[in-house]
Amino acid sequence: MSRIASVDLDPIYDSRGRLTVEATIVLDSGARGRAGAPSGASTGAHEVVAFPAGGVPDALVAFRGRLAPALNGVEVSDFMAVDRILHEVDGTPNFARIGGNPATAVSVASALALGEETHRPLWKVLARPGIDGSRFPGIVGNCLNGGRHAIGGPDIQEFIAYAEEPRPADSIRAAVRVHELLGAELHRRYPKAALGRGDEGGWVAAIGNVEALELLSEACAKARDELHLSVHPGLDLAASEFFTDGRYRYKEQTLDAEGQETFVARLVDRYGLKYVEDPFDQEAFESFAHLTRAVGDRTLIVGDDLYCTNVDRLRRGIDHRSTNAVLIKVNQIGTLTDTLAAVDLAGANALATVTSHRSGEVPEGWLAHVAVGTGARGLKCGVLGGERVAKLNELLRLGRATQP
Ligand code: 2PG
Ligand code: MG
Repeated sequence: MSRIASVDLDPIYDSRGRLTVEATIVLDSGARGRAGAPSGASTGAHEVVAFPAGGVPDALVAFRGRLAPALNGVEVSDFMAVDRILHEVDGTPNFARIGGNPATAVSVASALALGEETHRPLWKVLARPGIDGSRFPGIVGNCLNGGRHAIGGPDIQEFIAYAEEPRPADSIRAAVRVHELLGAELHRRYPKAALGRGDEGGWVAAIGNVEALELLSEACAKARDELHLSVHPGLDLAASEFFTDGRYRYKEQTLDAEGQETFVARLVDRYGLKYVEDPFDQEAFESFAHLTRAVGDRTLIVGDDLYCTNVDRLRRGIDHRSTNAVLIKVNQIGTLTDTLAAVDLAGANALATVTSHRSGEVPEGWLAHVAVGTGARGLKCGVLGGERVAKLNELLRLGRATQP
């Protein structure tokens, strides 16, 4: 098995125009892997830090001084060996010294190099037991942006089309159609208003939360009638972002925890939501549990900032029965090994996983492989924008490879 002949870390731009990094690993066989790391805006308090205190320049110094020397010559018979070194060299619980984004880029690049060396696509390198590449995730496609991903939009961060079909081509078609129908309806309703797009390619309009949800659910119904495909509305409230002093503070209303539980449960039934992410603050394990008890039989309740892809947080959620699903983001935890630990823990406790992009993305498709290899219920990667479409197109390719 080959050893690392060279490893590089270089600055690149993400889709918001901010600097991030990509890693390139070449093995002595000549096999190579390159991967860039994305960046979030509504980051959870318990995520690993993306970069050391001085940002990308400090990350490059730490990489050249400490990490690269430790990685050179390492045998890459499995990517976990590389991930172990990332932890050893960093020595902190949250990648404060080398940065979670450099760690993510190196981890994924090493798995890609290993794949090339062994003639396996990335999903096969990562495949959990029983995964044969014939099952595909649904699409969690952000159609209208608010919160921190938009200027002048609703408080709720994401208005989502959740398309769940066995064939990626069908799920993607349905989500894209909802995005299109929603844009057309916004333009019809407000013909004189400018209609922009937010950080994740969803529309941005100066409308309230409930109106946005009404329009989204109408667009989903239209798309269902037209295409005869399963596509339903969903939300990522990213509620930690508007939770202050014990209250959920929307532009239109302020709610305490109980009020928020009632409000979200009503939205689930009124609009037929099938996907509800982060409806409460990131510490509110109990509120999550109440909502899951109330409506968890008819919708996914997904923990993102609640868990941060961290097995200790996830164990707490399992003990509380907080959610029936968990969002999986590689750079929230920093390595593929840690990501797979969260996936395995979720699987052992019958929680669905949804593999997710970040709001600041790189135009690469490796995330689709993570979703397929881990048997994810959903791939959350937006609908429009080159950095989102890169993942959808990769999923299409994987679908073509194993489905007629
Ligand atoms: C989220 C993500 C991705 P960010 O909250 O789920 O949609 O946003 O990357 O800004 O954390
Ligand atoms: Mg989220």
